[in-house]
Amino acid sequence: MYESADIIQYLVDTYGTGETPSGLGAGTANVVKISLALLPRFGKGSRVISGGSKVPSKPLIYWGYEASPFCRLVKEKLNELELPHVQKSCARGSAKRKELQARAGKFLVPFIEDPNTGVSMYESAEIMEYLEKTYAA
Ligand SMILES: N[C@@H](CCC(=O)N[C@@H](CS)C(=O)NCC(=O)O)C(=O)O
Repeated sequence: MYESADIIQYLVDTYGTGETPSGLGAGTANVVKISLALLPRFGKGSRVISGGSKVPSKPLIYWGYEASPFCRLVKEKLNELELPHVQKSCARGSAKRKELQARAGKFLVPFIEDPNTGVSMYESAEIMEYLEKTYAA
């Protein structure tokens, strides 16, 4: 389906309580607020990298959540490189935080796992450098 409002409604009906949490609706006010918050990024993540990218055979695994600025940086890079990835969303309160802690020793996001190279790492700046070095054509 298209339309952010319809998608959100579908998700909360199918997987949530049926009630959209306040602040998550796709109304004009939220769209304006998010657009304003993105202004200082000057469109980062909204255009593919010039020169293209190599396509990994397996999707990367990205741990993070949308409200983290460090995660946002990595998401922009994943988008610019058009890298297929599975998102393990782990916002505050998520049980998946314990899963990451057990797997990698501590909870800190962004965290990336690349099954194509065996690399897994924390730290947004290092992740971005790794993605660029490994997948920019
Ligand atoms: N230096 C790290 C900082 C990452 C960081 O502070 N992440 C926060 C989220 S914004 C975090 O995971 N905090 C632990 C928590 O939320 O419990 C990076 O650049 O990736």
